[in-house]
Amino acid sequence: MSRMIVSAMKSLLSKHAADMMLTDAEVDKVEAATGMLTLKHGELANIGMAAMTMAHKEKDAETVRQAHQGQKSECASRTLAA
Ligand SMILES: [Cu+2]
Repeated sequence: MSRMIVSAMKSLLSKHAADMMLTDAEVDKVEAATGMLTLKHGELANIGMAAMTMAHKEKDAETVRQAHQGQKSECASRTLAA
């Protein structure tokens, strides 16, 4: 299970303390050589991100090795307190 963390510094949407949101995601593409995972994820309203397919650099090599196309995952976004 991979979890992508999308952070937005000093989010315009939230002037409160840090908050976190989870949405369902699915692995669309795995690039083992570069550690890039492409995920289709649902809406992340707390950072104003619509549902989309996006690539991100996965830090954990084991997660990349185990990831495969079509795998169910989840995507977390958090806003950081100013
Ligand atoms: Cu996105």
